[in-house]
Amino acid sequence: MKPQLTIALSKGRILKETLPLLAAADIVPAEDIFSSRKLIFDTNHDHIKLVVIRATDVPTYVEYGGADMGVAGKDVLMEHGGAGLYEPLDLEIAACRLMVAGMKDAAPVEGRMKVATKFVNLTREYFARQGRQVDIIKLYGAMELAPIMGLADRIVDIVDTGNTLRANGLEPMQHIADISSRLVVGQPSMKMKHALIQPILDQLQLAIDRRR
Ligand code: PRT
Ligand code: MG
Repeated sequence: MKPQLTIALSKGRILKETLPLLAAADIVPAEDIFSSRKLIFDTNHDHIKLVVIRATDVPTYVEYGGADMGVAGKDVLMEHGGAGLYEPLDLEIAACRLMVAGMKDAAPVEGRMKVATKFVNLTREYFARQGRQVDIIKLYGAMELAPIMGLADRIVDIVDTGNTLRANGLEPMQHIADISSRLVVGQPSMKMKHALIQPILDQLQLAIDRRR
């Protein structure tokens, strides 16, 4: 019997852009993922399964071998840290930027600055590299609200069009990183299932090149 391969997909906005790439690599779910409440999906290959989970859980599943490979935003991967993961492909989907933002025309902050974000680790690393003292306030959503309510001086968040910031009286201030979704592979899986994984990587790379 062929070894089994499990691919962890981020539900939410990445999923819609991931499925056409997988289809180009001839991996197609056996039923419609969007209209199902299932978490595990069979595919057109007996040995390949898809699991659809929260974006932030994808690197955890792949790191601990709960899935062999996965798709997640670079923001999520930076926050998780790279231990145990290979990142062989930039899928060039769900593109956005990771930015520091604050109230429009806000004065520079003297001394310690309060920064609200869900990306606690990468925010700490970013400001440490700048030699800047910050207090980080962990939030789980609606970061834009924090400066308005006086909870924080700045936020670190994902920006795409900038409409969300503008609609709330904020503006982008510093660019931390360009973000897109990446394919990650667990290090033991890459070694033990290489014959299964490499052709998928090759076909995904072709599909990415064709889109350019
Ligand atoms: O929703 P949940 O808490 O389960 O997880 P999630 O919010 O991480 O998932 P999801 O599906 O919202 O986003 C998954 C991934 O999509 C992120 O990790 C990014 O890599 C990528 N991505 C691309 C984005 C955006 N574009 C984006 N615009 N993620 C979030 N946004 C949000 C942003 O947080 C802000 O609230 O959209 C708003 C900004 O958009 P603009 O266009 O107004 O600037
Ligand atoms: Mg979301």
